Formats: sequence, structure tokens, C-alpha cells
Amino acid sequence: MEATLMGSLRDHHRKSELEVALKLNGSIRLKMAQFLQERGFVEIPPVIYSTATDPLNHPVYDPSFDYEGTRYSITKSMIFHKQILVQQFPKIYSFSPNVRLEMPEKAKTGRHLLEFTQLDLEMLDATREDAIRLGEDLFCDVIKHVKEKHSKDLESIERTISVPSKPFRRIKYMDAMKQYGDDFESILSREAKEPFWIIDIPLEAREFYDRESDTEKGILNDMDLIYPEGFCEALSGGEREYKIERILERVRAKNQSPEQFEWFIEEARSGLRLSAGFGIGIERLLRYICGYKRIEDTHPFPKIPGQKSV
Ligand code: ASN
Repeated sequence: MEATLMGSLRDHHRKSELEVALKLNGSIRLKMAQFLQERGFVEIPPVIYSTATDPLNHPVYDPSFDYEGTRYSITKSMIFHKQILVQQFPKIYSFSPNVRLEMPEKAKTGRHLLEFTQLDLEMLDATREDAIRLGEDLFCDVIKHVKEKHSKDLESIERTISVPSKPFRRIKYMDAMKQYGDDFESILSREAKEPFWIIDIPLEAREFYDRESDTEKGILNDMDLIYPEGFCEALSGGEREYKIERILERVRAKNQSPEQFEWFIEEARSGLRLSAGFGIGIERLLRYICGYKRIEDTHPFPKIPGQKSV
């Protein structure tokens, strides 16, 4: 493999794969924005760094820095900004650049980039059910659009995709785990012909902000969307914990401290209403649409776990 970008793009196969991905990138973003704006969503600008960002539920290095005596982290997701702003603007979305410095092993998955974009959205007074329905409509519209407008591009990379039927299948996290073990997501994804939901994720497997069910202790009102054909996770989201006592309890249960999220906690003290939403990774969506083995083929400057990048 040639080490330079120019060198690698002289490989016609790599160049045409990337060209299709970039063309689709622009096209699906337009489609998604149009879909959401027609439903009354307002686009908000991304937040690149903040005093409070998503703690995530898996280990990553934390890129942070001091500026004039204040500590900032690079955005891992806009979850807190979404939840606070949605209280005033009831339907919002952003194409949000995120940096997650994953451990080197993640390079093997073919679906992790250290720097990526997610379409992150949130709705006020909404439930998981609303978020699931919106996710299905959005996904199906995007695939339909790609099939209609980009059949030649898909042909050029020998990819066939179909618009899935709604509603998508739902599988409870614990049932999947019991039947297939820890690796259930990949196994189910490889077997599936259409995308499906993993719902009711247990509290330990998720961040403090996903809302615990009122009826089932330890189970969250959240979901992941899983791609078929082994492409694995597409989207994650759910309802948010919005009562300040519950937020604080959940932060402590994770051995995190309210000071880490001071800005968000202060806002939450003034009283929040229920909201729900999700984030869908754009490069992962492109990888699925194009059928590429490796996510780096969707990006001209991919940052791959464990590797030096430009
Ligand atoms: N964006 C996701 C959500 O809305 C959170 C994440 O990216 N970790 O739940």
C-alpha cells in the first residue's frame, strides 16, 4: 500500500470507492436535513469542545485542554447540549463531529473511526417509541433516496440494497444475550437481512443519562439500531433521565461525580421535561450503504484506532 494520500488515490479502485462514498455523503446529508426540517426540526451548530461531554460507557482516552483556567474536553457526543437546548427548541438536530480516542483493538472492527460525524437529534416530550418511529422513517427514506438517485453509483461499486419493511424487528437485550452470549450483536447482525432494534438495554451497559424504566428496575427505555449483513451498530438513543434526583443518583452509581458535568447538572436543577432522541453515525451509514468492509474507505482522512494519522 502506498503511504501517501495521492499515492493511495492513484489506485483507481480506492479512488472510485471513495468518490462514491463522498458523493453519497453529501446526498444523504441533504436528504436527512430535508426529512427533519419537513418535520419541524431546527438544525443547531455543532459543539466542538465543552466543559461537559458524554462520559460514554466504554474506555477511551480523553482529549482535553486548559484555556484561561478552565478545563475543556473535545466533544464525544452532544448529548448534554441536546437535552438542555431541546427544552426551549422542541425538535433539534446537528451534524456533530465527535472525537473518541478508542483503544487500538477497535481497529479490527472495521467500523470505528477516532473522528467521525453523527447526526444527533432530540425531541421534547417524546418517548422511545417516538424516536424508534422517527428512526425507521428516516432510515427508510434515506435508503429509498439512494436507490432512486444513485443507482448508477451503487452499480459501479457492485452494491445492492433494499428498503426494509416497517416496523423493524425488536429484540430485548437480555433475551439476545441469553440466546447468543456476549457476542450477540455481531451474530444477530450477520444473520439478519434487514435492520433491527435491540431494546431494553440494562443500566450497567449504558451511560447515566438513559432513562430507567418506570416498571422494570435496572432496564432502560433505550435502543440501538443494528444493521444487517454483519455491519453491526448503526444508531443509539432513547429516553433521557430528566429528574435531578434521578440524574444525581445515576451519576453516583457510575462512580462519576456531578462536578464532571457541572454545567449540565446546574441546568438540570432548574427542571427538565422528558425528551428522547438518538445519534446515527454518518460514516457507518455510508459504509453500510456502500457495503464496504472497512469504514476508512468512506473517508479521505480516516483516523483509525491505534494508528498514526495526518
Ligand atoms: N447520540 C447518542 C444518543 O443520542 C449518544 C451517543 O452518541 N453516545 O443517545
